[in-house]
Amino acid sequence: MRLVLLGAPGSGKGTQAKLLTEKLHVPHISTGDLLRAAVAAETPLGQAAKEVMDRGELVSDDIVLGMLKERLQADDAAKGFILDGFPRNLVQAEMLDQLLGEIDMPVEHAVLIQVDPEEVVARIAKRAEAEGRADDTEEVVRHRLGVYRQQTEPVVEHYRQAGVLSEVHGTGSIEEVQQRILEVLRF
Ligand code: B4P
Repeated sequence: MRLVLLGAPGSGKGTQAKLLTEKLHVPHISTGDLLRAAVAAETPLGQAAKEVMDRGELVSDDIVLGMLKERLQADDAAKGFILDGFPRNLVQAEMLDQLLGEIDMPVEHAVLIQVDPEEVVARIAKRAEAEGRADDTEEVVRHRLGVYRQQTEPVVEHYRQAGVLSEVHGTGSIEEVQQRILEVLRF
């Protein structure tokens, strides 16, 4: 299965992708996690990305695409993947279409997890207490929501037009949201 999870920051993409990977038997690929690993390892790429991420902006398409391409070439991605946090803008969506088109393996499903912005702010405030991520302050989260509306929402339309989009409500328990996703995937 080749699945893209879409939704605002804090909508539960990462949370759901981790659970879905066990059910669907395909790897969970999070560009946020790949970037945070590069930051932690203090690679040149990580050093370039850190400041941008801390401000809540999107890291440059070149950096993210390079990283993703490498990850998609790993053996475990040959049978499919769950993409979480990618594509984040139309350029990335088009690059992904091109990349997957070349190997005749297009995205099969895009699932949008919908959550009210104030619920997002509350969830991330909770995560900030537990994990202390630099981009989880209220000010940065509100900025990330603005970036999402401007740059990522057009990606939702991109997949709607491609005829592969499903939408689920992202409020309720993690298990309830998981069930809704499995239903739209008919799994
Ligand atoms: P991400 O790592 O993608 O961060 P995110 O949008 O906050 O989503 P995340 O997956 O972590 O949170 P989730 O919704 O699961 O991106 C971070 C930064 O990296 C970006 O701002 C950007 O700078 C950079 N980046 C990443 N990808 C990029 C790209 N493609 N291009 C350019 N830049 C890129 O969950 C949030 C919280 O909600 C959790 O604490 C969870 O426990 C809670 N939660 C989940 N489900 C819940 C539920 N049903 N009820 C209550 N709480 C719930």
